[in-house]
Amino acid sequence: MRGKSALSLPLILIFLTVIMTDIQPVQAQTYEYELYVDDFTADWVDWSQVGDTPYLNATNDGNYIEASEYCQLAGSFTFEDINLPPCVVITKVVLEGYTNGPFDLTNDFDVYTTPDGVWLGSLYATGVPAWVTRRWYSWTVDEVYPAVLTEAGLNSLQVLVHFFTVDRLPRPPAQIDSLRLKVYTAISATIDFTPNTINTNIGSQYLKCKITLSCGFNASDINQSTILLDDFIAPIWFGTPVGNTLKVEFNMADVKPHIANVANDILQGAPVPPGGVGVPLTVTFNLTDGTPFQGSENVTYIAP
Ligand SMILES: [Ca+2]
Ligand SMILES: [Ca+2]
Ligand SMILES: [Ca+2]
Repeated sequence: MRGKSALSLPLILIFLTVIMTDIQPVQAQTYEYELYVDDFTADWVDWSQVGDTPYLNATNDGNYIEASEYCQLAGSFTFEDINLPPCVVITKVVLEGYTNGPFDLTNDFDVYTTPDGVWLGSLYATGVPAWVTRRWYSWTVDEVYPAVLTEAGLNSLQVLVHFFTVDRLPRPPAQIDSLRLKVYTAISATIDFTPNTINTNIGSQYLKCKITLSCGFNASDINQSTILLDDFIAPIWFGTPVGNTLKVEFNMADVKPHIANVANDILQGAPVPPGGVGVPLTVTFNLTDGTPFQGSENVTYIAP
């Protein structure tokens, strides 16, 4: 027996070494979370409340709120907290509600932040119990409420729900059974663009981009076909991965009109100031195992 143990010890060590060098510090499947309501505080109530508080914390549990006319729940719903692993950043937050009631576009469950009252969107009913997300405007929270893209901002989010019928006519009641935030994340990457100042008329033919991975990830694991700038511009040149870095290049002919559009959105049509305007550019990609990454750098857009 002793001889057998002595033989297998080096094998065990080799086995452990292989396993340990293969372990990634962040798991691949940590990119989607669902945060449900965990508390409800009512200051005054003009809804029918069915079941027990906290309302909207679970689906099909018998606890829901019901509305049939213009009414409001003052007070607030808070959501479960999120604790992100190191290197993980929030990329998108989607508001969803589990509703039931007549499908009627003049029915709204309007959701606002509280106490500052930023409108996050309108939920509705589809005629059957179903998860719905926002209609009108943007489908995600991030475009109207950037604070939720940080862990602290998301964890302190409180919302108020307000039922509204445009014509104030009586209707069969509509219910909200549950409310949740769907949180999408990625591993943060460092993005360095060259040049950092872009003029739409002159300048280099390529926007160079150096991608640097941290937290022990290796650039040779990047699925290069997934690399996109702002979700739609693919590189036209790929370097050879070296350690944790990969260099790619985008075609300026693709990038310049996009930067001009984003700058125009940021300035809301106003002229570009003499010093230019900062434009955030985001690069996203996956590893070959599907792990999503994201990084951004601001470039300066100078008027032509
Ligand atoms: Ca919270
Ligand atoms: Ca419920
Ligand atoms: Ca740079």
